[in-house]
Amino acid sequence: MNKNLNKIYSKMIRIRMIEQKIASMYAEQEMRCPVHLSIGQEAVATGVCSQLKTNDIVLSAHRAHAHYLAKGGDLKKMLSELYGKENGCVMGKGGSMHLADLSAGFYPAVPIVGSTIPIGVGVAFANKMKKNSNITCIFLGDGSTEEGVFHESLDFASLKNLNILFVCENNFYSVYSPMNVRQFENRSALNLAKSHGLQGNRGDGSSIIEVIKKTKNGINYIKKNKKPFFLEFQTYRFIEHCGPNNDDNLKYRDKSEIEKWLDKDPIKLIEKYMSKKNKKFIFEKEKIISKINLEIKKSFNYAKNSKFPSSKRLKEHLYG
Ligand SMILES: Cc1ncc(C[n+]2csc(CCOP(=O)(O)OP(=O)(O)O)c2C)c(N)n1
Ligand SMILES: [Mg+2]
Repeated sequence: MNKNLNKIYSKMIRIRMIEQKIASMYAEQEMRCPVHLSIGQEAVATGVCSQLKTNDIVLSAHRAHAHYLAKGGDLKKMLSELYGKENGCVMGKGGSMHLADLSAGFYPAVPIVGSTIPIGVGVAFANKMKKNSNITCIFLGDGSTEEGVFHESLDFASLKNLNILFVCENNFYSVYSPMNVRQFENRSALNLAKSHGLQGNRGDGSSIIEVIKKTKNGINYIKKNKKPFFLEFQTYRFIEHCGPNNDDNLKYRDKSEIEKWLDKDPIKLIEKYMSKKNKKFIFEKEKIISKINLEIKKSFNYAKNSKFPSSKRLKEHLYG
């Protein structure tokens, strides 16, 4: 258990440290794509992906770094992509919002809100036709449940009994808009999923233990029943919607709300849990962090020293 949890902790803190480094390097203006960071939301990505196999498929959207990394996407290729370099995961032509690593089972992300939901359903439908029982996991935000395609996709997934794990990361905001200006009172993504015939569950997205437990149950349900399952995790992004800064000066979120979620920082929670379980954790943590720091340093150097695509390569793989 300790060994397993150490691994989970390493993955979570690694994602946090990588995104903090991206935030601190962003002001250099060498990364020229917008970045939507998942700082505060790492437990959902890590916990869900820890229960998936390499040949299971993950799809994400504009806020994709944590999902990509948690699914085993290559860090050097991700950073090179953010720097627009030729050896980026989509050859430097997509940037942060179009990450992909097929070898890790991470399909290309698309930032049009809601648009990867039907793509993921199509992937799962194709797998069913090929008699392949892999799971397709589709990460989506609370905002995407307001798109019509969310309903069409869930209905189709339910009708065709597809092996899909839908994971709604409910961080309560779509850019600056809270729920009460977007949705009727007590509207719930999980209840909407149920109305399309899916089973599901909800949980605290700050607790890695809860995320793992509920994901495990969801995957068991999919495997046993050959039907889709819907998970809704409540979570919170700690910094601005898009970019490396804090925008709490804009006052679209209450101070008390922000403080409540900062207290529930998923990294703090797992560290507290592990310190209680294992007296040596404090020393193990130091080792984990220095190893990750080294990897991050090397990976940023690799990305920054890589070449931009030539003008010929820039024109390849484009359709219009
Ligand atoms: C169809 C569409 N409408 C609007 C946008 C602009 N936009 C980008 S991210 C976003 C917020 C989406 O909120 P949510 O799905 O909750 O994800 P979060 O950013 O909270 O992770 C919006 C409105 C877009 N990319 N696509
Ligand atoms: Mg949201």
